[in-house]
Amino acid sequence: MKTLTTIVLLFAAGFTTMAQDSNDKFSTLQIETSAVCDMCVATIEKGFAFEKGVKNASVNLDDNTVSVTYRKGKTDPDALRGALLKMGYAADGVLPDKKDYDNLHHCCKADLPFDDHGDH
Ligand SMILES: [Cu+2]
Repeated sequence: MKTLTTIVLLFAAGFTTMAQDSNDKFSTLQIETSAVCDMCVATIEKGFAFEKGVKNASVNLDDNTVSVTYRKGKTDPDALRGALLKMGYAADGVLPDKKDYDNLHHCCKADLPFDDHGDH
């Protein structure tokens, strides 16, 4: 009986260590973005699914943020914001390249303050 208790305790200790370990490996970043509809949500979440080091991404249309859980050491906040910009969306107030934004479906084009109206 005593042996069984010891084994159970060792198991519990092992699981606790594992849980702490994974908390140390992952971090979650909130990025302000310019998503406008469900299609944007799908585009962004799918886009991050292909990003190196990203474990999970979810878009909140109510406060217009993307919450990205990533593996530390594999990627970093700058790279994640860069990936979002490449998808054509704003990241923490930084505007995407006009050409990436232009690739978005027309319903997904948030009213971003681009200042290059010269070619109209
Ligand atoms: Cu959209």
